[in-house]
Amino acid sequence: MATEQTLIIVKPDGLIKSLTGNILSRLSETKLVIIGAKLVRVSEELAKEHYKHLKDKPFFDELLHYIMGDVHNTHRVLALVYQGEGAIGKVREIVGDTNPEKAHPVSIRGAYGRITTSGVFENVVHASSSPEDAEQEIKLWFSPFEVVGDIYPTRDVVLEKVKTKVWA
Ligand code: DAT
Ligand code: MG
Repeated sequence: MATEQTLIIVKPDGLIKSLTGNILSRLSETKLVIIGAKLVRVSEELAKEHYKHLKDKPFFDELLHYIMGDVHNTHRVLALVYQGEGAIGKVREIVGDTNPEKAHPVSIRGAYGRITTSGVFENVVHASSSPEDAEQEIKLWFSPFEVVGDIYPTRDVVLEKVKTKVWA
């Protein structure tokens, strides 16, 4: 089996339900290694790019509000990169079906997900579903410095006059 990377996101419902520890414990069953982890305040731009494959779906706007944290009033998600043999499939197995009602009851989504009255799947976690998606998603959510190891090719650029913040 090939070494793969996969993006996991603990979504706002996972955070407010205090499921982070539980989810990380479940994922540790895979014996994969974590090579990136950070809290992210999801912008509309990031949300739209991450879910661009669903832009024509009737639930798209609600999906954006959900991942941005507007629905749960907690404007952060936990983004993680896991690496190891067959990482994508191993994580998807533990995460379960997209629809929490169809997901195996022992899976993370089966145990903790719900469908809202307006039909949005609040399914607690995101997990990449193919090597192509994983690469696109990891490059979207993480910079090369934020992952441990050289997982994809990089190039050097010289930035001039870049405004940033440092502690005062
Ligand atoms: P997954 O997250 O399992 O990769 P996806 O990429 O097709 O599934 O969809 C992304 C998210 O969009 C999914 O986690 C929940 C929401 N979603 C997908 N299909 C849906 C549907 N038919 N009704 C409501 N929400 C849906
Ligand atoms: Mg997907």
